[in-house]
Parts: sequence; structure tokens; C-alpha cells
Amino acid sequence: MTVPHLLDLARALLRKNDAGPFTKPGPNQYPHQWNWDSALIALGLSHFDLPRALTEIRSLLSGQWKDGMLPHVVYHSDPSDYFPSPAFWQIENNPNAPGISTSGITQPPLLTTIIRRMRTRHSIPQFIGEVYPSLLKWHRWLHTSRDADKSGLACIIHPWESGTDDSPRWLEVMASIRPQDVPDFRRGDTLHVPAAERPHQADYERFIYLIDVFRREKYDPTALLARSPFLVQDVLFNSILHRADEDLRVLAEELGQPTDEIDDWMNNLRAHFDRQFWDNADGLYHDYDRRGSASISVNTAATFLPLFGGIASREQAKRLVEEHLQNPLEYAPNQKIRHWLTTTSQSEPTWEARRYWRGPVWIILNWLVIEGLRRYDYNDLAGAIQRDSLELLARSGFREYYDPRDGSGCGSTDFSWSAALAFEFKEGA
Ligand code: 9WN
Repeated sequence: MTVPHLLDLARALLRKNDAGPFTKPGPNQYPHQWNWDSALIALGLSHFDLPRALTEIRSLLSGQWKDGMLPHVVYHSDPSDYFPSPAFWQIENNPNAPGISTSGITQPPLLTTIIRRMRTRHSIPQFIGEVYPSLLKWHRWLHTSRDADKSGLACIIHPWESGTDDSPRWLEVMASIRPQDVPDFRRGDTLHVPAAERPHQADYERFIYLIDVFRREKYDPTALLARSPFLVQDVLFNSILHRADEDLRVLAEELGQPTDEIDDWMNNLRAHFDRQFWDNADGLYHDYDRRGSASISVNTAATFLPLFGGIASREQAKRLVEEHLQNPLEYAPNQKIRHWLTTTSQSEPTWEARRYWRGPVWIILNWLVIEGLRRYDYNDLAGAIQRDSLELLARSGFREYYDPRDGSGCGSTDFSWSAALAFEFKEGA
């Protein structure tokens, strides 16, 4: 299939999933507005309908809490079979909740970087001026209400906040959690996707148990830092945050706004990043379990995100690329794995080819890694992953994730960010 034809299909898909003020990540599986999905969808839309792209972002920001928290889901639309439903979250018990239904947790802060990218291609000074205060407030919330040790590193309190929900990075922490009195719930996620491609029931119970803990604490940030059974400093989340801070700083300068506060966040995060995450023996970045005070030694593609964040040194980047990314026992294609980039290293015993975040290729991760590689001048490798990503999209359609062995599609069909990112991959194709 030619690239122009693929982009016609991508445009048609984003139009099809358009639900008025927002775009559904997947037509059946994900019928509401998700935070980092929306950022990528807006980027895709900006290639052919800038006003609609800006609407996507305004709709997401309409769900922002008064203290700055930008929720992982905004429920603009009618009831659906997605679980949790809006009512399940009980956000009305928090005085900062907005006047619209949302979840009570957040997601990786990709939005500012996406807005800056759009800004390099379009003249949107008025829009930037309009959204800047909301972005600043979100970043400030992450660097204060989620900073458990004054390190500039944000904590996540739920695997859903990582965006990589079922990653084996979370298995040990999840196993340490003993769910009690889990409220009755009926999973919606296995109605549209085979159960073998979704999280195990024991993990799902913990997902729901955590929400129950949070709603009992009325989403008070201090109480959640003190008592959430899941409290993790995540390499992927903090790399994206650092990159977003850099991009926020550029926007601030353009607007003539002060940058000292942003500089402090970045300096603080950089001063603590390696100490908390870098494992010099393995040449990998590992997440940190704050509740259990332990490094999480699981090898997943999250380890490459400091390239996207611009936090790795040249030497660290070299080790990540040469010892891991290009290693056929871990990430590089081989006899068994035909496609870039398996979410989890094949060397991990928990690796599974088709289960959600345990091994499949996700287009978002390919894009984040490509961007990171380009930042460190690994342009040939970035190009190879980009070509492979385009081939997957052309051959198997816009799916949520792909089996890295044969490229067949898994999870939701007609997945919006896979279509949106096709527009980014076309550059240099
Ligand atoms: C829970 C919407 C979201 C993505 C996440 C992905 C998945 C939700 C779910 O779908 O998570 O937030 O129900 O599985 O893991 O990254 O934003 O596409």
C-alpha cells in the first residue's frame, strides 16, 4: 500500500471515531476521551484539520481539576459498556473535581510536547496563550502533589497512570497488594477483545481495588501519597514529564512568562534521575517502588524513554542502544521476532507475544523510541523502526497492538492513535 493511501485510511478512521468534542481511542473498547490518546489524536488531526485538533485539546482540558490534575479519562458522552463507569469514581467527594465526569487519576503528560510540536508547524499564538495556564498548572500539580521526596520525580499511584497498564514492571508491586472487600464490578474490557489479549483477572481486581482505596480517601493528594498501596517512580512517566517541562519552558519564553519555576523542576529532576533509576551494571533504567523502597529490575522498553526525555548521557544512550535495543536476545528482530519493538524484552520470563503490554508492539512506543533515537543521532535505526511501523500499519490496519512475531493485529480494532501516528511516520518515509 502506498503511503498516501494509508493516510487516506488514517484520516477516514479519525473521522469515524470522532464523537463531537472528542475522538474515541477505539470505537467499541474505549468510547470516552483518554488523556495521552487525545494528545496524539490532536497531533494526527492537525495534519488535515487544525481547528478540530484544537477542539480535541480544549475538550481534554475541560476535564482539568481545580488543583491542576488532568484526569486520564473524561466522560463527555453517553453511558457505555466501558468499566469503570463515570459514577464508579465518585469524584464529587473531592472539592477540586470539575463540573464534568472524569476519572480520579492521571496519565503520562505528553500533551505539552504535542502542543509544542503543533506550534512548530502552525501559527497558533492565541491558542498557546489560551492553554498555557492550564498546562503550567498540570505540571505544577505533578511536581508538587505527586512528588513524595522533593526529588522533582513524580509518583504514579495506579498502573493505569503509567499508560502501560499491564507491564511486567508492575507485577511484583501488584503481587504485594492484598485486595480487601473489592467492590462488585463487571469487566467491560473483555467484551470486545479476547481475554487472552487483556490483563489477568487478579490484576484487574487490583486495578479496581486501588480505585476503591482512592475514592475512600476522596482523592486527597496527601493521603494518596501516604497510603496508596501502589506508589512508584516510573522511568517512562518521568522521562515524558522532563521532555514536557522542556517544551513548556519554550512556550513560556515565547509568551514572555517567567521560567524560573520550570527550571527548578527540571534541575531537580535531572539531579535525582540517575540515582533513582540508572543501573550501571545492567546498563538499564529501572523504575523505583517507593512503597517497598526497592528498584524494579524488569527489562521493558520503558528503559529507552530517557532518550525521548533527553536525560540520558551519550554514553548511557550508547549502552541502551548497543547492549539492549540492538540485541536480538532482547529487542532486535530475530528468527522468532520479526518486528520492532517488543514492549518487554524477550529475555523476561513474563514475556507474552499477544497479551496487552507484556510483549506486543505498540505504535506509541515505537514513536517515542524513534523520537528519542533521533535526539541522539541514531537516525538509521530510527528510520528502520519507522519503516517497520509503517509496514505494520499498512499490512494489519490500525490496531491497538501487534504480535511482534508475525505482525498480526491484537486488541481494539480501528485504534485512533495508530492512525494519528501514521502522519508522523510519513515524514522521511
Ligand atoms: C485504562 C485508551 C487506553 C490507553 C492506555 C491503554 C488502555 C485503559 C484500559 O487504553 O488503558 O486506562 O481500559 O485498558 O493501556 O495506554 O490510554 O486507549
